[in-house]
Amino acid sequence: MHPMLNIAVRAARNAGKVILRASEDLSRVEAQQKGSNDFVTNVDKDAEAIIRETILKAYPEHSIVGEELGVTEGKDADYQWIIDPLDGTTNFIKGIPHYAVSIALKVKGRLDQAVIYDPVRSELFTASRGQGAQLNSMRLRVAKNNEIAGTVLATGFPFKQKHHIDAYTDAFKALFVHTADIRRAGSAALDMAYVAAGRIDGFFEIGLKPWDTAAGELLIKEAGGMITDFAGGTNYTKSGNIVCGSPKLCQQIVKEIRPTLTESLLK
Ligand code: 2AM
Ligand code: CA
Repeated sequence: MHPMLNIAVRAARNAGKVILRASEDLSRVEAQQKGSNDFVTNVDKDAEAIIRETILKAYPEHSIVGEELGVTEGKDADYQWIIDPLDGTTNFIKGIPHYAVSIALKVKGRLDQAVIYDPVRSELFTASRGQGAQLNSMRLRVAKNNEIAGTVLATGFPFKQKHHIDAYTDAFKALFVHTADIRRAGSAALDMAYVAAGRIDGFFEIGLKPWDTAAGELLIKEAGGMITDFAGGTNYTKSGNIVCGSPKLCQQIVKEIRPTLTESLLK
């Protein structure tokens, strides 16, 4: 295993311990609202702190961007870690056991290492650039479905940007009629890990943040899949509007949703 992936795994497991321990007594978890329908708990912050500590102990000069604790510019700007300490915070607060730790490393702006760790199921999804993607060391491939017919897709609702609900439901409807079914489980990182694993054929969501998707993107690409924005382009890192799955399925999804969307979402 690449030494930096090894550190990412150690960091994710440390965060997983913090999260699982806290999940045993949710009455002691303090949730605060940081934005519209957007919650953060002391557990998100503690988990991010231990991830940062683990990374910086091994690589004191690296830079870090985390969802809860912000940007730390290290001396070495070529190495940037992107952390979501707890993806699926709403599930966590409600006691729904479906959430994950997501850690990615970019080297000179390019995704290089990725970990998504589900502490509840002890599932560790990992990828290194050019080395494929694994689940607990077993090689992963995206599902081969080229058509939307017969697929099970995953999605997330635009709960923080409810003004997108009409555009979202139009896109949903255009896809839903063709799929076998659609899941909405509440953790974008796990949705993307499941796409890499072929458990879910494809995934789409509006307005995600870089820490929600960075690790998932490398996992999916290393598992033979693709990620695009809603117009089939590469603006998803900025817009957070994401479609992923096998390359052909992505094309089909874009073809269906494109006509339903307003200009502002077509990127
Ligand atoms: P979080 O739990 O880290 O906040 C739910 O749809 C999933 O999407 C979660 O992984 C949630 O991450 C993430 N998410 C973050 N911002 C979002 C947004 N603006 N709209 C929809 N989902 C968002
Ligand atoms: Ca989070």
